[in-house]
Amino acid sequence: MTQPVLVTGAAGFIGSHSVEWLLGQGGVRVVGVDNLRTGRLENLAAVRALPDFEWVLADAGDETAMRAVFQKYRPAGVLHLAALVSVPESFREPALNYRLNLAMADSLARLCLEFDCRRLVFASSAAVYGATEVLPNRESATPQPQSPYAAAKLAAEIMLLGYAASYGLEAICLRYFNVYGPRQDPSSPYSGVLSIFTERFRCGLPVTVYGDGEQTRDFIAVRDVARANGEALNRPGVASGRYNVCTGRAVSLNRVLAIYRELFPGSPPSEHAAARIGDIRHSLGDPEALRRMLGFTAETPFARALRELAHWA
Ligand code: UD2
Repeated sequence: MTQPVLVTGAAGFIGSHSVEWLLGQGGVRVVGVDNLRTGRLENLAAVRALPDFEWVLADAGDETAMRAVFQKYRPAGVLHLAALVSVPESFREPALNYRLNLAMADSLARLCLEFDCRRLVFASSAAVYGATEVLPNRESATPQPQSPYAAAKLAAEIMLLGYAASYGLEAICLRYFNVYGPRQDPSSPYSGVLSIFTERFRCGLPVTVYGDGEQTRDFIAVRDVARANGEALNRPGVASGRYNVCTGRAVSLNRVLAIYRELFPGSPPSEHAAARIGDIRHSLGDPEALRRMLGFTAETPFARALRELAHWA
């Protein structure tokens, strides 16, 4: 029997897509852990009944519970996606942010060492770059975290890479840029802009554009992110380090709006509001390091993915 891989945050937006990608490879067993704090069991509807999938309802930060999971399943690798995902929540709840975004990664890394699990792939964020002026963001840039969230993600990267250097753990820290796609929760004003816009256009409601709409983002489709995660977990010979997960292409909000207006003709005009405090004008990643290491390039054409998202039920 092959050793399974463990996915934390399996019922989340990125987690559920990653589980599907892994199971789609065939011959891979996946143990999915989630405490359903922000994840949703419905996200796993397509995989719950598959024989290669094991569902575990647990808090991935509960070391005792997770030791039992490691003991039982002896995972060959861990994809650690469980996290506090909201930047505003990290400002309101810094202690919780510390626990979920830093202490949990540390605890899982130590369990990997204890149970001879060689590789840990960690969900980091482009937020670690903060207000850097130089674009595109390269992994070698000095990080300037601007939130408790970004600080904890960066600290977790450092812990994991320290364990890599000290004990030979393979720690692969993936810095996601703006991820979008089906199952992203649009319910908060701080949800991903594409999830909010999709929902509002579908309901015939006006969207709000903060600022002049000329801000740009490096939007990457969740199915590409799932593939990057899976390859990072499975490929032999991936070096420990930090890697951007991005497309290398900048798309403005005005361009996004033009695509939506074609998809939903007759929608009400956008409303405009002042730019958000702390909003970054342009965010763009350099995808080169991950391309060199994994042969990974984002493949999903943006306009087509938005069209699919618009029709996703
Ligand atoms: C992303 C992350 C955030 C943090 C940050 C670091 C998401 C959802 N957020 O924020 O967690 O890592 O990067 O830089 O991935 N906007 C509108 N109307 C709306 C909603 C948003 O105009 O209804 C604008 C917003 O002001 C911003 C852009 O759209 O200029 C993208 O907003 P976002 O919240 O999707 O993502 P971002 O890059 O600000």
